[in-house]
Amino acid sequence: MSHPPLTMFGPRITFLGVDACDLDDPATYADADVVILGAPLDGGTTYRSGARFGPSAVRQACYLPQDGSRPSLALRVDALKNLKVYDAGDVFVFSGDMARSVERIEAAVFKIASSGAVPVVLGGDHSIAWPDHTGVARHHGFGKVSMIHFDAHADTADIQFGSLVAHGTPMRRLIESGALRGDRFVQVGLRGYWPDEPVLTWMKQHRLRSFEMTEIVERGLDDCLTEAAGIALDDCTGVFLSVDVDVVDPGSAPGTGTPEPGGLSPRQLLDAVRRLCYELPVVGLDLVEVAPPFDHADVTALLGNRVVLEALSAIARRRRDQREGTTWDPREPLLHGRDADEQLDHIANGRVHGHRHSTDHEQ
Ligand SMILES: [Mn+2]
Repeated sequence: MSHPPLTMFGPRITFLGVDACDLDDPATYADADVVILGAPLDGGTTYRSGARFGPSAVRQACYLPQDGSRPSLALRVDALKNLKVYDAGDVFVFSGDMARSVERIEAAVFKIASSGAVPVVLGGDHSIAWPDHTGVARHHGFGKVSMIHFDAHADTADIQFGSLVAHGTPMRRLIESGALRGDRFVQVGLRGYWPDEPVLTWMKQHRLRSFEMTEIVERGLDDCLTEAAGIALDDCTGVFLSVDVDVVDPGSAPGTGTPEPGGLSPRQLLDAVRRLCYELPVVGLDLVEVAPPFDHADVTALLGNRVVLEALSAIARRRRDQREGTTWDPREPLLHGRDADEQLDHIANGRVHGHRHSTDHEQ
């Protein structure tokens, strides 16, 4: 395409400058590993809205050039180059018509999933998780795609303000429809004072596994994630990761609609997303509830951008390791095993000449 796709709000940009594609023209994303999609919908919020500006903020929140390249220091891959990543722009949604909006999002996500690519959906409020996971499950099979859900809130309410479609109900809709098995749905980071007992009873009846922050603090996040990964892999062919940025403490992610104190640190969330995307067959992901009107110094948008990058980098590393029969060692020192080592060895062994000038300059 000669120009980026349309975004609903703000300039016509793609995620960190990756190539654009057009979902109405399958040839433009036939070779895609990942397609990024904006879903600027916030009509499902129950408190303060503004997540409709999330996709444009998350796409560009970065101090480096928008050049479609991000080599990861830790994972030693350039996800935006090693994977074929496209940005399909935004689904045009009207936040005042939730039913029609989720239909459109589901259709767009299904197009991406059925092309063989991993859809990465930028919200928008959490209402979009219903069409996001459904669009993926329509391709991979209902009941075959588990979900690991990072959130302060369970999002398993039945009805909010008289509506079945709201940001506190998507997980209920997914389990009711059969797209998602209740016993293959894992929640991480719940806390606070919602939902109430009837909703918790419903969750228990449907055999959800919900890690509240107290359990996470007592056991350690890594231990909980090991259990979560086991559940997500059991009898499912793929895993959907749904990340509500409010799982992170509002001190580090203030730009969100329903902040609940006492959450994960950004470091914990990034490590968790990286680990799960490296270890599990992730077939879809959404990042929701970044609400720029409440952000300060872009900290929440920056975190959202890095959550997406961490996921993509881990997927890229997973695929490379599977192809080459290698493994990623998180304990490997940053500079170990890089090309420079080889060069220095050669110099030390007297096999390379003509490097005196460059080493002189480094003194
Ligand atoms: Mn949520």
